[in-house]
Amino acid sequence: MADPVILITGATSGFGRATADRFAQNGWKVIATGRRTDRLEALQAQYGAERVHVIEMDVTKPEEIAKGVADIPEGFRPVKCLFNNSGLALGTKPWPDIRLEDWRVMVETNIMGVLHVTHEVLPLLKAAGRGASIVNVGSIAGRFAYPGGNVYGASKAFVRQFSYELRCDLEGSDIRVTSLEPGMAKTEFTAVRTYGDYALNETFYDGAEPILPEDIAETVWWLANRPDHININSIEIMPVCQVPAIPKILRK
Ligand code: NDP
Ligand code: 8X3
Repeated sequence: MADPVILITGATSGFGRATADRFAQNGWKVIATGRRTDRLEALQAQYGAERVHVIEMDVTKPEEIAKGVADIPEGFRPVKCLFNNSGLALGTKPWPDIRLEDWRVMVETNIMGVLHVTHEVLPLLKAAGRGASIVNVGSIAGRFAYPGGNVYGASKAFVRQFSYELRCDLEGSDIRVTSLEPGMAKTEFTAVRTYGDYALNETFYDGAEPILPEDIAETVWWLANRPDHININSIEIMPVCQVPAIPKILRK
């Protein structure tokens, strides 16, 4: 039997990178995607081109997604698991300290990106037959509103509902769909949200014990390896130190 394949969006950092490691180290082939080519190349160099195929693609650019998926080599087909992970929050402040451009980028990335990638990859998932799965990354911010959550939270609520709707549309296809909804996790998420404040990203989680990327990678691994007849509809994960739902940064 050929090794199963997982396609990961946003494999250059955080949850996506840890999930790439988890699967590449345990007998899966990985299609790693993202915009930062140097990081994709480093990942491929670590595991080899037989194990990791990379696609440089921006999920806000449908033509890059279409080309990247069309060019997937035979050895990385079909795709057994799609990890729709690319996403971001921009801005921490409530109105009026918001930027309309941030709202647009969050919608383009967290909503349209997930839609375009899903649409392109579905035929490759269908070809994998029983046991294929899609894991969409939502957030607890999609369930619990907080000041400054605005379009980020709304986009993640979309991801959850889209996951349920897609599951209905895929009835009879054998493709599973899960909405994976983490809470506060230490990745580069806060650096991106604060327009590149990597120093804050380092201190922000002091005194807390956040979710780590490896925790999410372990969950994706568990999801992708459930028996073929089981669909986990949603998983909500918080670190024990976080209560619903205002992130620490907004309480400072
Ligand atoms: P990181 O910032 O560490 O990783 C985000 C990943 O998304 C990067 O690999 C980045 O790749 C990719 N990405 C962002 N924009 C684009 C784009 N336009 N095109 C392609 N890839 C893109 O954060 P996380 O690992 O935390 O985030 C992963 C997912 O988890 C996101 O959807 C996030 O919303 C969600 N999440 C995060 C939580 C947290 O507290 N950290 C909690 C709940 C959910 P590159 O820049 O190379 O393109
Ligand atoms: C991000 C999780 O708790 O920072 O998706 O809003 S939180």
